[in-house]
Amino acid sequence: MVEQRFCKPSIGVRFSGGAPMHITHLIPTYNEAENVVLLIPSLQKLYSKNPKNEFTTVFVDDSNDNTPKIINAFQKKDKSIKLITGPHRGLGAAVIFGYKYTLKNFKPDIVVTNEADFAYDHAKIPLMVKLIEQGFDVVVASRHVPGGTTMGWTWSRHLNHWAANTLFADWIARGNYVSDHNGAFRAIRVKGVLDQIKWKGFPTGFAFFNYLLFKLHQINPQFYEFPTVYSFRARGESKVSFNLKYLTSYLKNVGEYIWVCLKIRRLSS
Ligand SMILES: Nc1nc2c(ncn2[C@@H]2O[C@H](COP(=O)(O)OP(=O)(O)OP(=O)(O)O)[C@@H](O)[C@H]2O)c(=O)[nH]1
Ligand SMILES: [Mg+2]
Repeated sequence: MVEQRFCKPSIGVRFSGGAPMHITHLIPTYNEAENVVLLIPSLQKLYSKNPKNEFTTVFVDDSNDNTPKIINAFQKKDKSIKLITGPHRGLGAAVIFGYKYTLKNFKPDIVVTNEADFAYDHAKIPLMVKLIEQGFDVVVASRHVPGGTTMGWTWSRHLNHWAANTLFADWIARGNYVSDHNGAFRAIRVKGVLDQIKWKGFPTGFAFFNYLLFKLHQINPQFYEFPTVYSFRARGESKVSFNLKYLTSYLKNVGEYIWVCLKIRRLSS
């Protein structure tokens, strides 16, 4: 049973009638060799079970480990796997680049963003596509609707997330259109929704995901949140959440996040 929240009555005009959709699955990667080697076969299996729709997986990779080598080996055998490499640009900047590249080159109907570390259950993608077929525009995996939760987090990670999601995004920025502002796992309709977004002035760190929801909210889409269990990564290291190794970029991202929430509050008052 899917938990439904924040959905306005469906206006019905965008129901696809079950026509095949082209879905691009956009995954930013930074040193995720241990994950992508398992993730790609798992995605291939999932897509093969959903033959009606066409899937393209686009990896936006900034790694300096074996990640691009592994993805490239899959790409050579499977045309639905695409690798875009670049310098280390930060999570938000990588996703922005991926959205622009994907919209221009693949002309998808839906773009699904995700993480490479199995934090989210990608088996939920067919459900997300179905919800868009039913008329929703922005489908968000949420840790904060009944049935949604996190697993394996330390108390400091919980505190960090509470400050970002509840204190800043809910209370300070007054973002009442969704309950989970910072997750990467989302499906967004392209026509009339994602193709309306102007990327200039977007944050380049993890504040990107919160700001994108705000910009989407301004064009008044139909949001849908479904519960998700967010698992702590079993392989590889955290790059975006607190990690002493990446302290400088973490502090920069936190500063940018606070600034973005204040900006959203100012723009929406
Ligand atoms: N291309 C690119 N991808 C990035 C960058 N930083 C993080 N990523 C990827 O973005 C996703 C989210 O980053 P994570 O390190 O998992 O961040 P997190 O989920 O907050 O932290 P954990 O829960 O500890 O994993 C992962 O797939 C990363 O590999 C970056 O600078 N460039
Ligand atoms: Mg992660």
